[in-house]
Amino acid sequence: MIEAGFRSGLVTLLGRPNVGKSTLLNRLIGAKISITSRRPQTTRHRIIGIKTTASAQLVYVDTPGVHRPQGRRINRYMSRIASGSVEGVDCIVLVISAQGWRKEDEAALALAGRQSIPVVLAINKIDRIGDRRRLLPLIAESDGRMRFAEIVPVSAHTGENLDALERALLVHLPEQPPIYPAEQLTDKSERFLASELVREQVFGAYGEEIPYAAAIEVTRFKRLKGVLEVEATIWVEKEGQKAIIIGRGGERLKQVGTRARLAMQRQFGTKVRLALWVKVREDWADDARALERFGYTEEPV
Ligand SMILES: Nc1nc2c(ncn2[C@@H]2O[C@H](COP(=O)(O)OP(=O)(O)OP(=O)(O)O)[C@@H](O)[C@H]2O)c(=O)[nH]1
Ligand SMILES: [Mg+2]
Repeated sequence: MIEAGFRSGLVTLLGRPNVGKSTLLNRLIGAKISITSRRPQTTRHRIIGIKTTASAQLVYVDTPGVHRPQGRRINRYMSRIASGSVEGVDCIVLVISAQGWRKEDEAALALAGRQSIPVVLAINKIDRIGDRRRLLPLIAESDGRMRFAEIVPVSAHTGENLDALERALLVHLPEQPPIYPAEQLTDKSERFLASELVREQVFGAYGEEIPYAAAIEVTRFKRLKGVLEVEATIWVEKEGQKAIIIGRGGERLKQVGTRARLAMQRQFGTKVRLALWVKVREDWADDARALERFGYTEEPV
């Protein structure tokens, strides 16, 4: 039975790359839904995380960081996903860092402000601020930037004040039945998550341009008795990148494979056998057909 007065609705997490949107999503849901890394432009998709309680269902939408849609087709794709994710939602959470406003925050601020949707400002990473009084000038400055429905300092890392953030969001949700079944946590498939867990390891293991030159294609995802068999290809843009990914004697790829396999075992609660290949497709990030093949399509996976 659904309680009288049950609320549900969509809340988009918006902000420049690297402010902690995906970390925040995972904390709010209490599960790993979206991959994170210390590098900007980690998230490439619109990823939904669903939190259902006895009285409400919050459907959070994680988005690629808002950056200038310059250059390659994949960047334009990511920008489209971010801007499209603020349409028709009940509330927007604009995420900035407690270190203060940056020029790069302005595109996300402008995008949030263009809608006639309530915007809650989440000042994230407050665990990095020793003296909390230092937040007061930032809150005052933020107040002058836009008419925020509320300003909530939080830490996605420690979970501090996320209950206050949730309360600030709930008031903007309409009274209606849940949108998704109560037990559902995301709109994404396990197969998609498997590809993301490989990409997360690539983001963690290599520097420079490698993370941005890599796309993952899962070619086999099969649950057998007691074991999940996964095969995936790491696509890169150049032969030189392939050599870096593999490493001398295959050592680096082996390490990435082990870490991704362990992450999958944790995620899916089963033994995993993982085989990884590395292949080159020149300029895939600028090639419409390759993007579609690697899952960068408007339709959610
Ligand atoms: N200290 C601290 N670090 C955080 C916090 N939230 C996120 N981070 C770190 O900030 C970095 C970026 O986090 P992500 O969640 O990947 O950021 P994002 O906004 O999703 O980034 P994109 O997907 O690139 O747009 C990671 O190294 C996180 O561990 C926080 O509350 N405190
Ligand atoms: Mg992200």
